[in-house]
Amino acid sequence: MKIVDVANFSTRRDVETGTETQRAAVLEILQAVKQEGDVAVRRFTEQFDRIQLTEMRVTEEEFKEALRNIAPEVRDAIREAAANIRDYHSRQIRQSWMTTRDSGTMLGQLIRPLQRVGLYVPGGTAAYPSSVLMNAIPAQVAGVEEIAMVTPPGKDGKVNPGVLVAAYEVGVNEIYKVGGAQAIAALTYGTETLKPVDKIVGPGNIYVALAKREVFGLVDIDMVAGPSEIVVLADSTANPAYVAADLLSQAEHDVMASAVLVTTCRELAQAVQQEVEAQVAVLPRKEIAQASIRDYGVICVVNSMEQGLDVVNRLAPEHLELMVEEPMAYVGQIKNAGAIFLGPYSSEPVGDYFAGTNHVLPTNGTARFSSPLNVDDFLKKSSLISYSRQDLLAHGQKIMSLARQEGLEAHARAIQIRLENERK
Ligand code: HSO
Ligand code: ZN
Repeated sequence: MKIVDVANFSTRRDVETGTETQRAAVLEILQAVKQEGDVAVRRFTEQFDRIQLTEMRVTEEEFKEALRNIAPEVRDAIREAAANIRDYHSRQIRQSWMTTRDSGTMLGQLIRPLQRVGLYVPGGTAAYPSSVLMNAIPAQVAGVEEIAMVTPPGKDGKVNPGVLVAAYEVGVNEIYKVGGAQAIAALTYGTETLKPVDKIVGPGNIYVALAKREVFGLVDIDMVAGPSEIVVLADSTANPAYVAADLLSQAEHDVMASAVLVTTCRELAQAVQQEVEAQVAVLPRKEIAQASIRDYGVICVVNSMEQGLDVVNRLAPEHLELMVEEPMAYVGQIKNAGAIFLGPYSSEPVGDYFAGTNHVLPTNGTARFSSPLNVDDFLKKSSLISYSRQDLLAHGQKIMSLARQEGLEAHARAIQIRLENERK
């Protein structure tokens, strides 16, 4: 991991937008599924996943098999994590509200859950049971009635057992063995088997991301997530072995993941550099972690905490760890970060799996303007207007003059007809 001085540190990163060929392929898949439904879904599953789907939907028997094969301690941990996530997200619930004025007018906001949500779960080694919990639970807490999960079938035609158990534990039983852009298409347009949804959430590969971008507007989508990122802001009191371990925890996600240490202490910078080298060498996913550290890992030495905080705010990281003597003292100065982990025991994986906060977080600097996945993402609001006779008589003329200024005479008359009638 290279050590650079703050003066030579660049915070720019590129977003993966896909090639022309990839975009064209996605458009073709969307179109085909829209027109041909299940037939096209099966065809693409055969073409891309090399699986002939007899049954698209996961059966009771498949759930049972997964439950038999999971280690009991893993199942218990899934349960406890789910309870923590449910508890945390329950605090985000908001109520519809209404205010009454003396004039008799009532205004309010009606809050309603989305009816049906699609949850995409990637295949292969990125099939994370924890992500099932992180996406499904906020939707359930919001009151979403139906959650349909889609995930590409593995080489054996099965769904990752951990994913099935996590789904089972939170009561998601509508699962389809469909992945890629064809899954996004099916969730958007609906097919004979799959009913269309109102919103699609969950991460996926570049084809899934491109497809989600394309269907946005017909359905809602969550953010289009980029590779994982961690920034550790540390002073001389930090334990270099802890810092290195936490940096590597995100580096192992993806060759494009980024792990950054910002520190006021040059000795710590060197100690962490050595620790990273030693620790990465024995990791099962060392090829991935090494590539990530080589291409996107950096240690930035700053002259003061103020300067460090400035770097952090410019990076707007997905995860920020404050490994400093008094972490709380700096929280007020952090403007942009998806999740902030305070002190030596708040290691990032605590948040990935168990604390209860959401691990679906804004990446790629988008923490400047967006938030962790939360209950609000599954709610929508309707405005409520109950205008009183008194107010219409008192303010009708103002509404009419605003309408006429915009050249909208019918608007004005809708008010006028009432004023004339009421004043008779
Ligand atoms: N750190 C990842 C989430 C995750 N980690 C899932 C382990 N499993 C993105 O925030
Ligand atoms: Zn992680």
